[in-house]
Amino acid sequence: MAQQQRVVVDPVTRIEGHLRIEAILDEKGIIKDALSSGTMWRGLELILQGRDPRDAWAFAERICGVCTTVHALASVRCVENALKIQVPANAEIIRNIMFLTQYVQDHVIHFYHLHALDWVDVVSALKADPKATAELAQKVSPHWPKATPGYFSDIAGTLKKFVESGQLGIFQNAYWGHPAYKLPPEANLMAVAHYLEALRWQKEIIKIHTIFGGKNPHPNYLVGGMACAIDMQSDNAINMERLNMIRSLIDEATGIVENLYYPDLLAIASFYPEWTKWGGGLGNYLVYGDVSKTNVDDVASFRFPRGAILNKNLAEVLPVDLADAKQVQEEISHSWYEYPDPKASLHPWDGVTKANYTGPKPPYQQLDEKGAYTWLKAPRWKGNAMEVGPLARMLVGFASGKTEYKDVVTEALGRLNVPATAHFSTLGRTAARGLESRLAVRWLKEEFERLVANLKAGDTATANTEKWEPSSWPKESKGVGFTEAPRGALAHWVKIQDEKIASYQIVVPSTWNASPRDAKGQPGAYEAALIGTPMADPQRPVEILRTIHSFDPCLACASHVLGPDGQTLSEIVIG
Ligand code: NFE
Ligand code: MG
Repeated sequence: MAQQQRVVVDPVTRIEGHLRIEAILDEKGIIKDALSSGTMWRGLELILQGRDPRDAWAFAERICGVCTTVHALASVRCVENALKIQVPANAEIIRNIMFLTQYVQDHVIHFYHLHALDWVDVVSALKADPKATAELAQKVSPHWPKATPGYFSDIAGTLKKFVESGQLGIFQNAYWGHPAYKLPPEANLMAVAHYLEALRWQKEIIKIHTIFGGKNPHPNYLVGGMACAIDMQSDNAINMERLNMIRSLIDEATGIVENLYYPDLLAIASFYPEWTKWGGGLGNYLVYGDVSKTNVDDVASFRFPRGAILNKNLAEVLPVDLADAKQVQEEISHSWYEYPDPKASLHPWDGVTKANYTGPKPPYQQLDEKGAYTWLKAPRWKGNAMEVGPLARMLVGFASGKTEYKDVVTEALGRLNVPATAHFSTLGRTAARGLESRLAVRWLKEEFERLVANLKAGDTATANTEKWEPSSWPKESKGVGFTEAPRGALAHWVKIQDEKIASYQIVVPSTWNASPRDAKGQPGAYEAALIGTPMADPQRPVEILRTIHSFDPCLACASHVLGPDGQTLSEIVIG
């Protein structure tokens, strides 16, 4: 039998939480199978049982500090859905503004700080000529002001000090000098400079969360609306000064996306055309949708439309219903959990969270794909494994015939000179995130103007407290709250009984994407995406990082968990 290798990356770094990938290579060094394993557990769903449903958002939001607002949003929505609470228009708009702010910050951070170093060789940047870098930068992003030889020479100096000290700091742990890096030194230096620019900017944009939600991470929400007062005459409420600050932060964000992120994305992508062929994976896409122009029950009004696509068939967008017991279900055939019937696929309203670790005692060399190998359940939509996230949203938007999507997609395909099939790839996923950021800054501005128009018309309500008192609730109720977190479709399902949470289930984007295989043997999105990729050097598996990072993994969300001891990046090759 031909020799096969198993490459293990554990933990995958530059993500949130602990993810382990095992890739099995054929004799030619091409990945023929892969396992995705979440290696930690916290049990937030159990922590929520028996609590006051009005408090759930504050617990749920702390699942993760990265997608820091979306769990609060899904949580208040599931309780509002159960109790039939309609929130005021201003609250819907403020939630949309906070949501879109989160997108822009999170996507820019992902591109520069979590993903770019898979494509950009920081050490090669030392060989760059600052003058040639300035010329390149002026060509790539003509509207970005910082592009002088002096600026790039300062950046090169800072970088040199890092490298000479032997302490790469934020640039530690990568495969510098790997032959899979294709950018010339000047492009590398430009990208490093923009990495630092984006790092400075991201702490500014998030002030929008502190204005509406009091703080970040984990801004404040409220069942029934938002916990912020609007009063133009007060220093302690949303007033003209704060609205002006928000407007200027949105303008700055637009500049970052249009003049820095998008041009850099196109420039870097143009050096890696082979990555439009690899990393596609399942070809099934699921979007719950969000950002309504009216209210969250009006699905037809969503800027991110809802729908599912199977087998890359863009001619048909299938309807999705989160309350239908036969659509979203979770099974556990390869997960460290117990169900009363281990073969069951359970809709989250009937979900069960009972941990049952049956894996090897750590540290271990490899997991067994025939048994249970992860703390993530396997969510399925009508029995299908689905990819969620920016690529899913871009494809569902495009296939739904929305002009805004068609415009940004067609322009990017033209600028990169690649066919439409390029969508279904690692680079397609990375590009989709940039394209939706372009839409997000436009919508951010539009939502902000909608808020201002409402305020001008004299509507300053931000909360509906009619059903605040538990005595006004029915004895039993159930609800679902959803959103499109930056990483994809997110929903919380609650059952309320006698004024308390009777059950709470959370199915997050990274659970869909990092899902293990199911009883039918269908792999999850990460697993499927890795299959077929050739690896240049299995000792330095940059190809695995490129594809896995293109999903922007968050294992904290996915297994609602805390880690064991922090391990350093280790990589084992077994003959
Ligand atoms: Ni922790 Fe999250 C997002 C959610 S995870 S980052 O986006 O929900 O998949
Ligand atoms: Mg869950």
